Amino acid sequence: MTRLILATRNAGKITELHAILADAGLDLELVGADAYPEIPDVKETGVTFAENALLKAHALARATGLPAVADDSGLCVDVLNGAPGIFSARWAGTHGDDKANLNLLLAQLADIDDAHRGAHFACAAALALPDGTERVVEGRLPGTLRHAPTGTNGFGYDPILQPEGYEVTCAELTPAQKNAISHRGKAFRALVPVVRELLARTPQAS
Ligand code: ITT
Repeated sequence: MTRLILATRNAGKITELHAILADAGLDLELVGADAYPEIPDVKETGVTFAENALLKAHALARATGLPAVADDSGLCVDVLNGAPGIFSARWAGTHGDDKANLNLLLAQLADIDDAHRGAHFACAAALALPDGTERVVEGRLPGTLRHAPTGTNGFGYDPILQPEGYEVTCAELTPAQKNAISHRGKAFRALVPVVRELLARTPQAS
């Protein structure tokens, strides 16, 4: 069976991609980057989600000799010209401090009224093969930003993003409900035909 590496240590992402690949009938063994602890995390030096996803996928494919998938994602706020964007995970200074990031963003938008609080989550998902072949696809979840956090599910900016057509925030959706409409779900699903095509063309060792 072909082994596909997902460039993340986030178990939630592995489960999500696993479910999407299984639904699509792809017979793959999906493993996280944790299976290769000797390979260091790559620096995200790109200036777009796509560049960062490709950087991570290529680094892992080169290091393991196996096909690799990576994603990069964030929140893009209209009135901030797309920020925090690629800086979403460290908007308040410390990587992964979700609470500080969310509170800083709310403070920055305090005077902005509902008509101008449009935003979207964006995700780029990349596939790289050891021979350097690459593909990248993107997904978005549009919505508006609340003035205060609501809900306890999810992570990051979920408690303040109300998806278009919903009366609740992402943090009030179940994981399955969120995956069905999310930027990451869309990007991963868009990657399925790409994985199918490239792996059929270039059989990999398992
Ligand atoms: P990796 O280890 O896989 O790189 P990460 O935690 O750095 O994961 P991402 O690159 O997926 O996270 O996302 C960057 C930030 O964007 C993340 O820390 C959140 O602040 C925000 N974000 C991305 N997707 C989100 C989502 O579905 N819900 C809420 N916030 C999200």
